[in-house]
Amino acid sequence: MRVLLARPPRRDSRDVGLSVPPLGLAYVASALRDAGHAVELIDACVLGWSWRDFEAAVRRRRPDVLGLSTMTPVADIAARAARIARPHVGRIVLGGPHPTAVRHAVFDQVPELDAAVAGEGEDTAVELLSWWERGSAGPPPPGVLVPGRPLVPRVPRTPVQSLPWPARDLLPNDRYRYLFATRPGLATVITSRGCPFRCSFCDKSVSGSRWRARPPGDVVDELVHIERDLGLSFVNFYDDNFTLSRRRVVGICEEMLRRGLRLEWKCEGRVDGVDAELLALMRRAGCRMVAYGVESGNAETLALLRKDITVEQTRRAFAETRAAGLRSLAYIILGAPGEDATDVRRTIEFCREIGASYVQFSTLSAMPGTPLFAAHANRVGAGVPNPVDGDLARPTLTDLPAAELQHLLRQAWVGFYLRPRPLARLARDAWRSGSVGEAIRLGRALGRWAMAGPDPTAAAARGAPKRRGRDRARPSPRPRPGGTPGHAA
Ligand code: B12
Repeated sequence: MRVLLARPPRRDSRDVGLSVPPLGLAYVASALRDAGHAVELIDACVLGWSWRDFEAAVRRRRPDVLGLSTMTPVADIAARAARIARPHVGRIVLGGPHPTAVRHAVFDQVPELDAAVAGEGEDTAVELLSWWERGSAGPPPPGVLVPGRPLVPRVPRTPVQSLPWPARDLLPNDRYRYLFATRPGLATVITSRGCPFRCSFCDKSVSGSRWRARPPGDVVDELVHIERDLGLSFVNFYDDNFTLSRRRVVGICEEMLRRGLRLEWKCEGRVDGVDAELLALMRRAGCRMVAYGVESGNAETLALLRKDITVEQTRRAFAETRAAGLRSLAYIILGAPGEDATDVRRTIEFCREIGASYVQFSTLSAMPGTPLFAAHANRVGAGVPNPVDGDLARPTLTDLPAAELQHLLRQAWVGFYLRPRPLARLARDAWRSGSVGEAIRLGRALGRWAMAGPDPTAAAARGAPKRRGRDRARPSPRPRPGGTPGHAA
C-alpha cells in the first residue's frame, strides 16, 4: 500500500513546541517499509508548512493510508489534519499516547478516523494494513481500535532490540534543533521502553511498566549509524529512564569510548539513579547534559506526585552533575494541590539553590492514562496557560486561585532566565547548536506571555468559590483531557 505518515503543521504562530524528530512515526515507517509498503514521512511542523501546504501535499499524493500521531494536548491538531485530509486519502489511522490512553473515545473526537492504534505501533501497523488488504475479514489485530469492535490489547514486543531502527532517512534531519544541544545536527534515540516507577502524573499507556532495554552494543551500533551515515552530532536520549540500570549506562559509555564516537548527548535520568563516578564516565563519553524530573522542593508534593525521591537526593544529584562538568535541566511542577504561594516560592528558590543550569516550569494537569486522571476523572482545573505547553489553556490541578498561580509561574520563568548567567549560557548553547532561531521564537513567546494581562480563564477561576483539600480543582461539566507537567524538553 502507499502510506503517508505525517506530522501536521503547527496549530498557529503561538505554538512554540520543540523542533525534535517525530520518532514514533519514524519507527512505524521503518516497520511498514520492511513489510513491503511504499512509505513517505512528512514533517510539516518542522518544515514550517501552512495548513494549505499540508492539504495540497496530501491531495497531490492521494495515499491509500494516512498515518497520524498525537499526544493529548495537541489532539486538536491531529483532528484538524484528519478533517482536511479526509477527501484525499483512502484510510486514516491515528496512533500515539492519546488514542492509547482514551481508546474508543478517540472516534468521537476525531470522527474521520478509520482506525486507531493503542500501544507500541510497529507490529500493530503492519498487521492492520494486512487486515485491510484482506478486506477486514475476521477480528481486528491486537492493538487496533475500530469503532464498535472490542480492543484486544497487544503485548509489547520483546526483546526491543529486535525492532527495526527508526527510518531517519525519511526525515528532514537538517531541520531539527534542540535549544540545549551543544552541537548542531540532532537525532533523538530511545534505548529502552517502559518504566517501573509510579509517578501519578505520568502516562505510561504506550509502553507500560515493564522496563525493556536494548543492550549497549545494539545502542552504540545505532549511534555509529547516526554519526557516520547521517552526519549528525548531537543525540537526545528520550528514554523515560535512561539511567535505570547503572551497569547498562556504563556499558553504553564504555562502548562509545571504545568505538571512538565523537557525538555529544543529553539524557533523562532520575536523581536516585546517578552518582559521581557514573556522571564522570558519562561526561567522558560525550554527555553534556542530564535532565531530571525534580518536580518540587516540597516533600509533601513529591509524595502526592508519587516520585519516590527526596529533596536531599535532588541536591546531591545536582551537585554531582555540576562537579562532573555537566549541565543540568530540572523539570518542575508548581502549585500542585496542597501547595500555597509560600510552597511555590520555596520550589522556585530551590531551583537556584541546586544550581540547575536550566529549568522547565509547569503546572499540574491530569492527563488521560495517568493515575491522577483516574483520581480526578470528572474534574478539570483552572486554565493556567504556560508558553511552552502545546495546549495554551492547560487545565491545572491546584488549590491556588488560577490568577495567582499564573503570576507565580511568570515570576518563576522571568526570575530564573532573566539573569546574566542563564541568559549567557542559553545564548552560547543556542549558538553552538544552531538554534538561535528557536531561542528567539521561544524568547518572544515567553516575553509576550510574561507581559500579557491576566488570562480570561484565570479570571474566571478567581471568581470561583474556594474549596479546601486536594480536590479543590473546579468540577467540570464534562471530563476534558488535560495535560501533564513538563517532562521532556
Ligand atoms: C520526546 C517527547 C516529547 C517531545 C516531542 C516529540 C515529538 N516530536 O513527537 C517534546 C519535548 C516536544 C514533547 C512535548 C510534550 N510532551 Co512529550 N514526550 C516525549 C517522550 C519523552 C518521548 C516520545 C518518543 O519519542 N517516544 C518513543 C516512540 C517510539 O514512542 P511513541 O511516540 O509513543 O510512538 C509509538 C506508539 O505511540 C505508536 N505510534 C505513535 N504514533 C503513531 C502513528 C501511527 C500511525 C501508528 C500506527 C502508531 C503510532 O507507535 C510508536 C512506536 O512504537 C514521551 C515519553 C515516551 N516514553 O514516549 C513524552 C510524552 C509523549 N509527552 C507527553 C506530554 C504530556 C508532553 C507535553 C504535553 C508536556 C508539556 N508540559 O507540555 C508536551 C506537548 C507539547 C506539544 N506541543 O506537543 C506525554 C503524553 C501523554 C498523553 N496522553 O498524551 C508523554 C507520554 C510523557 C508521559 N509519560 O506522560 N514531548
